[in-house]
Amino acid sequence: MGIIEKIKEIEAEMARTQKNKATEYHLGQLKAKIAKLRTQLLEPPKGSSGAGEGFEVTKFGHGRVALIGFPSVGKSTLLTMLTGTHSEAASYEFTTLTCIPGIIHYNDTKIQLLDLPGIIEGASEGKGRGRQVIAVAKSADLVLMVLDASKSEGHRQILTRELEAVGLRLNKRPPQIYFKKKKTGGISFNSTLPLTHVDEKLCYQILHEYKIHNAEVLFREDATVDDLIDVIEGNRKYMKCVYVYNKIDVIGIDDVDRLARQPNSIVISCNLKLNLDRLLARMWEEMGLVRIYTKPQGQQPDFSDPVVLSSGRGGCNVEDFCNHIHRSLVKDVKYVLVWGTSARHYPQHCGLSHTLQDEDVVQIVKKKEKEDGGRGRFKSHSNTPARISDREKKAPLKT
Ligand SMILES: Nc1nc2c(ncn2[C@@H]2O[C@H](COP(=O)(O)OP(=O)(O)OP(=O)(O)O)[C@@H](O)[C@H]2O)c(=O)[nH]1
Ligand SMILES: [Mg+2]
Repeated sequence: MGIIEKIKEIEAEMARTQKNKATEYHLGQLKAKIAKLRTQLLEPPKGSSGAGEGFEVTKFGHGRVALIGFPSVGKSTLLTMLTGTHSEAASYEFTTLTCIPGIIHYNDTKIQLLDLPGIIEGASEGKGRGRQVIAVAKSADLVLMVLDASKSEGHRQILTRELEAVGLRLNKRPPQIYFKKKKTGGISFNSTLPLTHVDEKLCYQILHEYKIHNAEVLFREDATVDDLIDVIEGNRKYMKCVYVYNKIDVIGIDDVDRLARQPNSIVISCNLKLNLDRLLARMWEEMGLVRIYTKPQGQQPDFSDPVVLSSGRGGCNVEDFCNHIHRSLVKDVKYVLVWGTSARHYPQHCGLSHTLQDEDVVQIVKKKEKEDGGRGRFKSHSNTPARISDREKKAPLKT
């Protein structure tokens, strides 16, 4: 029996089983079994390198956004509208057969937008080119799930389920469960608050299913069995997703209003160019990009070319900012001067741990200025530290 059949069988058994206190443990065990099988399904088949059949494109720009959706919902039309890169659009299904990248220029940053083939129900099990599409989606910073506003609303759930089946978690944060495998000592189960979904016995059973007999588990929130399985599996990807309802030109205003009020949703029409600017703004906001402008000593900040950091990927404190410019910069930094929303007063003297916010202006003050002329973008001011040049300027006036 293949893995997919095994999953189907267990799902059928779960559907047959009544949900109550007595069957809770059994259901938990079945869930763990399915999770294990799904993980197996994701592993590349033995003997193949796993490469070659996908359609990965090179990363470009400050962030990557993937367009995911059923066929003919208007993904290619949207790419063409937002990026100017032409992607074939037509009224028949599966027009797009590979991954087509385009670039959005927005707020001084470049965002790579990927048009992908349509996926269908069963994509997670390899139907169509579903697996490859989802693999590309996993590499993105944000997923735009494009939906046809005039079609069934069930599509949203079907696609979300497909993505969840391959370990993507949309608009969720990782469960607050501490889990660590040990070599000896049995299983220690603790929680910082009363639990309503999981008890010690259920946790033991799930761990047993994974053949884990020594571990430390600490629940920091009232998490579910699914959360526990996610933590044990450890390969989940937590991603942001915006649900984009396209083609609102063909539905009534009441429906538009209802769709617009769904969580994490936005309504647009590519044909009438409705709400595309809001979509861009929303996309930008969800990506959590932070633009930092550098200010050379004694000069105006350079507002044309920001350093772009991502609050999601890696964080954006002063240290990240310095590392972004040059790996060796951090050890030379004495402090930085910050102007902008993250500063309490202007300019604020900050250390490496200070968290920067979008559109901050930063001036780096180095510990000991070297005579080598500095490196890269700080070349212009690295020879003239603030205090010396100030003193030099003031000196003639005093005497
Ligand atoms: N009425 C209406 N039609 C649209 C809109 N946007 C796109 N379409 C039409 O929908 C059809 C499918 O568009 P595509 O952009 O090819 O859709 P796709 O999602 O890329 O499809 P696949 O590549 O097959 O997955 C085309 O005939 C478009 O003209 C819209 O806002 N309103
Ligand atoms: Mg297309």
